[in-house]
Amino acid sequence: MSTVRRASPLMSQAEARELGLDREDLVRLYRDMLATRLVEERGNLLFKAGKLPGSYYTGRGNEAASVGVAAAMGADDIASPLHRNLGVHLVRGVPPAAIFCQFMGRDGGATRGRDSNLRSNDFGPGKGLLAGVSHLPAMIPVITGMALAFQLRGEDRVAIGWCGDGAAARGDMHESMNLAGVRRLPIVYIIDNNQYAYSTPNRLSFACEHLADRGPAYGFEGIVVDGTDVVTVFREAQRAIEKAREGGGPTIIELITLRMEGHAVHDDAGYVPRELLAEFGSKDPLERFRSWLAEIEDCSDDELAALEDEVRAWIEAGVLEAESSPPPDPAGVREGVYAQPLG
Ligand SMILES: Cc1ncc(C[n+]2csc(CCOP(=O)(O)OP(=O)(O)O)c2C)c(N)n1
Repeated sequence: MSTVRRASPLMSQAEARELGLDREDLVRLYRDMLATRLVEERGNLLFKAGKLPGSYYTGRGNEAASVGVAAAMGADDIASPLHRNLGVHLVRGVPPAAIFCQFMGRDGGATRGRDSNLRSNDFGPGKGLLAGVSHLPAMIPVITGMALAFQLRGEDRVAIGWCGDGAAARGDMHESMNLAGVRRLPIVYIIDNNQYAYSTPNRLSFACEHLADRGPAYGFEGIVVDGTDVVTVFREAQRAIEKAREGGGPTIIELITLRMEGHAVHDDAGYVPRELLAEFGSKDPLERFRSWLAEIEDCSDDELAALEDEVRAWIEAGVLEAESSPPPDPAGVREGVYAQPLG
């Protein structure tokens, strides 16, 4: 029997204003989700044209789960996003040019050609993004350790760690949440429940009703949120982050989405039932929010079309910049791979 709260949807303009979201902030949320989707679509075309080495992962359907949470972070907070969370990078100020450089394995990319996807989040200082190693969920103990460091140093900062539904079953996730609960660490765990861990469906992954039920099991709050609804995601993330900042301890937020494409480009996701795809297709995060903006903020089609043109131009400029970035110099192959000895 589940003990967690199910977040109710955010309905009105007045409620948005209470959260500190004015019209410009709301349009910005839409812009960041749109940019997320369009960067990923452009990356797919580049992959098909043979311009991206390795494999290629997208988070179609998960845009609100990335953007809504990242937009609620404070400037000095730190996040460990995953392969479905491109939107977190965009919200934290990583431009498309840097992302395409990374995707294309160019010298200007975050790993300077050593890896070609979003496994590395190290896009420079000031972004508050922890460099990723693996999704399963290698970064969760690290981000939990960062929350412990913030607490020990008396810093006013919060750590936000993303984890997939499949990865949530691993021991390192359980151990981290246990420590976070015992020490009441300033951390928010985001479980991006897109219902499939590669081809494994939820029903073969866990037997509790919600993954958020694990919060109360470890002594802290769990919330289940419709992860296709960006303003509700924002509200719950903001609440949990500020609670953590004020010493109220951890929260686990389970965002219900559906991975709308295969695990990566090689996978056609034929194992996902069509009815489920149709259900989530009808509540596409971008389309939903577009209708919301039209209804609540009177955003016209022309205004949103102009915004889309601007975002597309920004992305194309990013592709051109990445294409002109040189490949890494083979002579420097060992650079940045091993830590330099201290002293
Ligand atoms: C340690 C480790 N084992 C296996 C993999 C391969 N792998 C990457 S993502 C993934 C599935 C993850 O599922 P989930 O946590 O639900 O996240 P999703 O991909 O569905 O967003 C697997 C098996 C990996 N990257 N690292």
